Amino acid sequence: MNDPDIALLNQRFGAPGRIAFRFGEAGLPVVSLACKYGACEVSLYGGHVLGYTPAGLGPVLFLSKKSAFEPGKPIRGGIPVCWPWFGPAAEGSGNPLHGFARIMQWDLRATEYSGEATELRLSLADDGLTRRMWDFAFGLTLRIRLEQHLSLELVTENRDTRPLDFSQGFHPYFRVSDINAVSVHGLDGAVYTDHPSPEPKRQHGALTIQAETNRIYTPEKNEIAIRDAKLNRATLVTFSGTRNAVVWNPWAERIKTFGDLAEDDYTRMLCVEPVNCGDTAITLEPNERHTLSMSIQAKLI
Ligand code: TA6
Repeated sequence: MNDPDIALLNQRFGAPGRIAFRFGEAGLPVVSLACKYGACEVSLYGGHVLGYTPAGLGPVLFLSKKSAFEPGKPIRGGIPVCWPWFGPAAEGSGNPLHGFARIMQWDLRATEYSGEATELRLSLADDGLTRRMWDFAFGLTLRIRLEQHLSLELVTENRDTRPLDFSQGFHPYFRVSDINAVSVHGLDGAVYTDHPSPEPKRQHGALTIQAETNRIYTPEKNEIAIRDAKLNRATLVTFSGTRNAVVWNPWAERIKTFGDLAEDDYTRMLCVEPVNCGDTAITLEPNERHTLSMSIQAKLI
């Protein structure tokens, strides 16, 4: 959908008080979802959740004030969708880091609401542009559902005649009061690799972040909690469709290499990302599907 007609979107897919479309930053189309449990905002550019605020709990996601909102560039913060590769593209390809899904305009398929929930469904399929970066026929759908928690479901369908190899991830930036007041639970005993070293290590106890951290964990349960002692809040991230989760914070030095983050933003953000990469990357035979799901629920502690 190029240059969507906001009035038409509101007419066809909007619902007073629950689903509203508008032009957001730099004219990119954004939809606000609301239900009795909270609110969230989604950019159709990138199929990107920009913000999530459960009622009475404050914003759960970090969105950089310096983010580019510019076609061709990813939005910094919120929940980027990394697909059909997680991490660097094939060497020499010149393709973007973390795939192209987060820099594409997604199509709006449907909206729905009930007494309990508000939902949005987006889709992406191959076209001339995606074919130049990745020459496969695919169907991708993203379901974003707001209820007592926020859940995202990404379904990949192989519409090609060849097997489809891909990696992927939800890359949420969680907003924290102060990284020094944060501990990450659910990783005790889990094996991880610490980028760039391939050596497996084992987590003992809760994780606190005291330096640049870029680890791929294989936790026993697909449930990770971020506890924020200053906000008295815990954010539970549960996921399915993979066994791996990345924990990332660039810390004080690395963050200076990001033009779209302020130098002290590392104190305000932490990424906990369900990913299929390395051993958990996916191969789909023609007509097969794979679903990656993530749910985010915050509560006071
Ligand atoms: O998931 C962690 C990571 O892959 C880091 O290596 C870091 O570069 C980060 O994502 C951000 O990537 P981006 O492409 O959004 O700059």
